[in-house]
Amino acid sequence: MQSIQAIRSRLLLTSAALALAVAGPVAAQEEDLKKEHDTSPAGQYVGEYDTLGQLNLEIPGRRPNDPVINQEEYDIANKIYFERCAGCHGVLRRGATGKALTVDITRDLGYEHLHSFITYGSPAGMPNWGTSGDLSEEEVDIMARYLLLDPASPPEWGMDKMLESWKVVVAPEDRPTEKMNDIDIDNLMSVTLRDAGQIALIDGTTYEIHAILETGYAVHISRISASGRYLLVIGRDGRVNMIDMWMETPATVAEIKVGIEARSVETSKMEGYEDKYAIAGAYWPPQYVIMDGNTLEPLKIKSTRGYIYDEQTYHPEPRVAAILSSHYKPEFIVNIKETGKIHMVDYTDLKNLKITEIEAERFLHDGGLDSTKRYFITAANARNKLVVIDTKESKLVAITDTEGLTPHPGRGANFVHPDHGPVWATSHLGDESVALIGTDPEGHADNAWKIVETFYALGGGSLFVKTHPESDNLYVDATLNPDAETSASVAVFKISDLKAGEEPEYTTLPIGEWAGITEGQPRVVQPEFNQAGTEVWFSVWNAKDLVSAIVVVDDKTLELKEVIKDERLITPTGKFNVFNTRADVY
Ligand code: DHE
Repeated sequence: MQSIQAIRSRLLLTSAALALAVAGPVAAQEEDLKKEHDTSPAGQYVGEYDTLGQLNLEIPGRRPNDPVINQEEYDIANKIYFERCAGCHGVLRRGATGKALTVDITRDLGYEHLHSFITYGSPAGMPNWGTSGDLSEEEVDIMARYLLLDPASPPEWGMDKMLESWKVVVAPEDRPTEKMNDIDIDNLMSVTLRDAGQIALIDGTTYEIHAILETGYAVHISRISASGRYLLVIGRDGRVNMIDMWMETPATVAEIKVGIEARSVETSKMEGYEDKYAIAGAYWPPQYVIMDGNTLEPLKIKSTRGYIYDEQTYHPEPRVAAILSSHYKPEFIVNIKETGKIHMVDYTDLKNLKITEIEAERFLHDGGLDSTKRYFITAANARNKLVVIDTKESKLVAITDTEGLTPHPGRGANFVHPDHGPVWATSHLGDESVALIGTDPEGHADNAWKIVETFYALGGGSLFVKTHPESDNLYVDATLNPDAETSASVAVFKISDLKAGEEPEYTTLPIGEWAGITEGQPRVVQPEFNQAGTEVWFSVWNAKDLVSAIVVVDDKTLELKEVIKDERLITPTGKFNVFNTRADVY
């Protein structure tokens, strides 16, 4: 079985980008930057801070015995560090899932040690950057010297910067008062075109591309407002676009940049607060911001800097990972990765913001709701655990080891197991296992919040699982598996055939082959159902300059239904059906 280290070191992460000074006309810089974003699947699958990597930062205060490094080398080192190292070691080098690299440590280790460590890596998960060819000899040398300097400190991004970037493109009073198009919005798919910094709006019935819209750089995910009218999209550069799907052709009506690196966005869903607020979470600076749901006006910034839940030691950059909206209370559920805390943010009074801070587990990442939408189940992936939160009581319910390596559920998958009752599923990045956790404390109390079943899919490197209330199938991808055929296939388990304690059979769908793409090594990522739950869409994600595709499979027959190919579909990855995403159906 491929260790995560093998997965990491086999996948090349390439990225080309322009220098971006944070000051100056942000939008113009971003446009240039977007054209250059070009990464293959994130080999290390940890934070790639392309945007931070473009900043021109001062060399921090020199000291007499500082190693000599010139600005040009320093810029090269920053780019490499933010894009390849910061995801594990932290932007400020204070450690995250990887060790701290502050100068008290690096100077103790010395240049030679750092140089060989970067070259050869370590079995504990540090990629062999030198011997794998990811970094040249010269780059390894620069990095070893760079680490002997104080860490760079990227700029903050407060209200002044947010207001500078904030644009209301179409004021609420100038927007349509009724839907101006005949698009079946509830069955529309918002498709991430990752390296193009765009999304495609594709009709869930006709497969017609209704619009290709400019968004943030290295765009990441889409979420839908409670009314289903507004689509919110966040770029890794922290740019949020709010798209009005009632317009003749859906278009951006407001945008803002909430930070320099960001990954999550959501809107208020509680009755009486529909479309009232939006929220976005940033990796850098470590913060989340609550905005007006109609205009994206920034209203309240909350820093997540603070103390790690168990050690009670300070962490300077706890990243905001998944954010979900409670269906039970006017609260946002905010995962804070490095401190292992979950904020239940009460949005009824922003001036007197009430936050229930729940001690959970470190390295929280993605997650979703159970089928009742009461429980939030999220992966603390670097600690191989699932954390369960009761959103009705705003309380921790359980922390459960998945018995697998690096759970990565996306929003997970809810279904009724023939023997175990209601369960929620996650697959794993670090091995080929799928874990089912019991989600029915009333009817199946003995199973509740325990791993009731583990079985095996195609291979390690899985990123997403998916099912639908109308489906009898559980789909599991293997996107980052090093084997080309495996990463281009998907495993399908027939739910009604699952038996307690028995290793289930699965059907392998050769999605990549069905796409008919002969160049490159396209990977299949993220199953997403249409609204009715009759079709499953898969992205066939190829390099930016090669043909990608979206493959549609009939959920009943598991046969190929459609291959959507269009030169505008550049590096499609996440797909978000409007109704299923709005109503948390998965
Ligand atoms: Fe994602 C969700 C973070 C790389 C595709 N990704 C998320 C979420 C987080 C996250 C915190 C949950 C958001 C939420 O629910 O509010 N992703 C990160 C990273 O830190 C990481 C590992 C590296 C990085 O620098 O971004 C990363 N993600 C990727 C990819 O390389 C993927 C595969 C392709 C791409 O488009 O970038 C990718 N991430 C996705 C998708 C989702 C996601 C499709 C939403 C899944 C869903 O069904 O909701």
